[in-house]
Amino acid sequence: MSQIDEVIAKVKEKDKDQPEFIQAVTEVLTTLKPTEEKHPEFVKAKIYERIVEPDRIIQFRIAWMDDNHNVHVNRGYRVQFNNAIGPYKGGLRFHPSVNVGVIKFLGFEQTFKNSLTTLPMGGGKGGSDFDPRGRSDAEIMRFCQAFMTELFRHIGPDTDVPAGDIGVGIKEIGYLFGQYKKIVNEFTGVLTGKGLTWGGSLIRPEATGFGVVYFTEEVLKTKGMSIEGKTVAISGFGNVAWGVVQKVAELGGKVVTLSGPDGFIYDPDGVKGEKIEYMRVMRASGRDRVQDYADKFKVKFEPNKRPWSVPVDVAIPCATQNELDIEDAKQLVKNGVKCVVEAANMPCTLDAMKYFQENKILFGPAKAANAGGVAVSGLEMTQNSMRLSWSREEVDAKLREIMIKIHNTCLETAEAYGKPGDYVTGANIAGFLKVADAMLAQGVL
Ligand code: NDP
Ligand code: 2IT
Repeated sequence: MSQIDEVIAKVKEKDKDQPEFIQAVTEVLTTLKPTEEKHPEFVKAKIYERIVEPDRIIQFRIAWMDDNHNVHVNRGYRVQFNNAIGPYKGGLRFHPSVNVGVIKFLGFEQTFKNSLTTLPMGGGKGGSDFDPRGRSDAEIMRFCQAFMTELFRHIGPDTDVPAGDIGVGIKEIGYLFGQYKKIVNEFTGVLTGKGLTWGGSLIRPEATGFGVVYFTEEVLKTKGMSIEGKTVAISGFGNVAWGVVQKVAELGGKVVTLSGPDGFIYDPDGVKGEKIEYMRVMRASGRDRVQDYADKFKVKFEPNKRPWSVPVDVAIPCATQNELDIEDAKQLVKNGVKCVVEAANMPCTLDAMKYFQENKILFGPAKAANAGGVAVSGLEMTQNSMRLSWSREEVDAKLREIMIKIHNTCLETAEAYGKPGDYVTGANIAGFLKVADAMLAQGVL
């Protein structure tokens, strides 16, 4: 039995109550098999076994009081997964579906994603099962303060640098940063995704979505195509979806769907102009539904359905994990989809991803395609250290360059390991090799 098979079996046994983590480990390790033969030194040093075990998992209680003086208790997590190539780096997610297995899968993925960015960042992720939906600003502030009152002792600009993710945007980062600063009495780049007047980077809010579209352009280019004139289905209507919609519209493509927990909207004219701005209004309303878009712009609303039945050239899931399954994949392929790119983390189930690949659909995996967000977070850290700010154009140009590099690295690595055109294998192996080399050099830890 190969060491990789043994490790997968062990994770399935030891972490059997963590399905998302098992899914991520199975996907990554399966594609790493060709590295086992080429690198007996990794096998000897048990790198495969060590890399699936987080450096540490921190879990804590967050007690806070709502506006009616009722006390609530939530769970907080920070998984510091791997710091072989830089300080732990990764977002915080506030969503009722958060548990230790979800944060572990995200931290594991983040380790390889951050390695792909070319920047010196390790992998980490955190969050809470707190549900921000329907909470007042004051409640969110008190929750963030309570969260940071525990988290502050575990993070720092050279130790661990959190950022946003689902349910954590610029507002929450502000409250978290304020509390950190208050406790530690230091103004440092301990969080990214900050506001522009207090250390944030231009383009960070748009970076994940822009990066996804830059990556998609490169993927399409390999087959002589481009975004221009293409119809695109996306899910979600949050931060990442908003960035994707802007860049697709700018490049002459047409995003025709958005989705929320209530269903999806179909807008055959494309989400553009004032409609893009309206996405932010919808999100800020805290109502968490896309039906408002359909009502305002008089387009079709399909309640309780996902957008994958709509015939499109390109599909970009932007909401959450496992939101596109095998049935959705079959429907998309039947309807002639040419390219599927993951903007959310692990949005496609393993069999959906396999189905796309078997049917020769161009497929861009999350850890490569959505790395633009954390890459610009890395650029924010650089600017903070240098105590200066780059212009919009400078950051955007760097982001574009990084996405092109990631794309080419995926293809070159896939080719070198006998899997031409397989972005999943390319991304996993390229991300892994850099971390594995560093772990090997740093000894048995
Ligand atoms: P937002 O909170 O801005 O938006 C998230 C969207 O996904 C909302 O529409 C939300 O609706 C929906 N969603 C979240 N969880 C679920 C769920 N369990 N079931 C159905 N829908 C859900 O988050 P982001 O746009 O920042 O994040 C979207 C995805 O992109 C996530 O997978 C995130 O990990 C990934 N990502 C984000 C980056 C960033 O920089 N922000 C960087 C790279 C990846 P609702 O709240 O009602 O559930
Ligand atoms: O999944 C991700 O890459 C993020 N949520 C962004 C992390 C970051 O540190 O900017």
